[in-house]
Amino acid sequence: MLRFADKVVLVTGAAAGIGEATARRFADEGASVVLADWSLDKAQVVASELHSGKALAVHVDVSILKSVQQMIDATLQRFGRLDVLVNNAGVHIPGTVLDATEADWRKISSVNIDGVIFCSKLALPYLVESKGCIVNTASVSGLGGDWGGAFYCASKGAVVNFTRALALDHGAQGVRVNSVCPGLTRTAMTWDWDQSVRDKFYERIPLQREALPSEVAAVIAFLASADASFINGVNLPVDGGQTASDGQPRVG
Ligand code: ADP
Ligand code: HBR
Repeated sequence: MLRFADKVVLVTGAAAGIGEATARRFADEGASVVLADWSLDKAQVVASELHSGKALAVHVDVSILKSVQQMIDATLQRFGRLDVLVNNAGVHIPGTVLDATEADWRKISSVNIDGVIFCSKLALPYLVESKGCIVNTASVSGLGGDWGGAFYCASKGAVVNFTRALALDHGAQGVRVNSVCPGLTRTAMTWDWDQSVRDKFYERIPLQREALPSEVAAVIAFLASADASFINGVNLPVDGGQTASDGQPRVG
């Protein structure tokens, strides 16, 4: 089923992980895909593996408004329209508010918050025109707090509530805005974490494993599709049931 034939989809952070899987998923479903990433070389490799003629790799630093404008211009120049924006580029830096530095906060907030806001702001006029949609990659870390992740949690909490506010402001213009909230996912962002830490995650995830990037991509594609035509302003956990827990330990 080609749910995105004739649609133009822009994915940030498309060179790796969830973004790469998302670009592949949309391409498999017929979309023209713009793969935007800080790492142009890697985005070009992924683009070269998608349907020829329907993929464009562009360099972007989502934390810089001018760079985001160039990304939008390149998309419009190549494909003439925009139907779906996937705000996926993100970074994770661990630490409590005491351990982490001002530079850590500037990095996390500029990519995870400014990036989502800048891309949404500059893409929205074209999404209003196409009656398109936005899907953000938030995180379970935006729905609750993590030990040792103060800045990351603050940034993803901002994405979660920005999603809701955008959904209110632009629903009447025909633009839906939703987020996925992945938990532990098999990507570079967390792959260097110790096995002992991963084992602790598995104890808290009812499905007892991390997500595959393709499993998150499938939900992003669903939220962007007509199958989700009445879903707006939702932050959907893709976490194997982790946030179904109230945090209490197992009894018995
Ligand atoms: P995830 O678990 O979210 O998939 P990854 O680290 O595997 O995390 O992928 C994140 C992607 O976001 C990478 O391809 C990375 O190059 C990209 N990225 C990070 N910062 C920026 C930025 N400022 N602008 C554009 N892309 C970025
Ligand atoms: C672990 C997970 O919540 C993340 C890095 O987003």
